[in-house]
Amino acid sequence: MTDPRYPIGKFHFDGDVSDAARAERIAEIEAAPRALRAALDGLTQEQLDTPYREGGWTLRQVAHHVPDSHLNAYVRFKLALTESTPTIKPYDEARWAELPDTRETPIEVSLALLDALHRRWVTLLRAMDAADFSRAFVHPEHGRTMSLDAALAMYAWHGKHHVAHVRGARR
Ligand code: NI
Repeated sequence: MTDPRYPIGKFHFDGDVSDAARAERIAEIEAAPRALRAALDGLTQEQLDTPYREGGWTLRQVAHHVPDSHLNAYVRFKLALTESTPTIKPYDEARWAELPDTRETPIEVSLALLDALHRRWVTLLRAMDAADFSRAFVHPEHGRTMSLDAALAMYAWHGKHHVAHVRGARR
């Protein structure tokens, strides 16, 4: 049985930094807003307030979490592109998911936010060359340096990961 928290498996960076691998990851990031919207389409308010698994986030929290996470990701990319291996600011995603905007904002607002955000992010990603993707940031919680190649792969995974939560809950 697969772990219900990780329906597509945990993130693992395969180290492939070919142009083809990058293009595929960028295409996945481009497709993520539409995929999340399709997965949530037609759900009732009651269904949105149902956890995707026992003890997990509700589908509503998942819908708001994805733009919360990807806003941070977008900022991390821009910091790494404009500063020398900056240390980024972690955020407490569990507490963010408990703030009133997550409870009270219609999910459509977050889906529109994700659409707009990914349009800018993908425009940036498509303009990046190999040297840009080798730039990196430091995550202070693990003290580890992460390249933008690895971050690109992680966020491509992250979108699919949460879409899989919603799809799984629908079944
Ligand atoms: Ni997440």
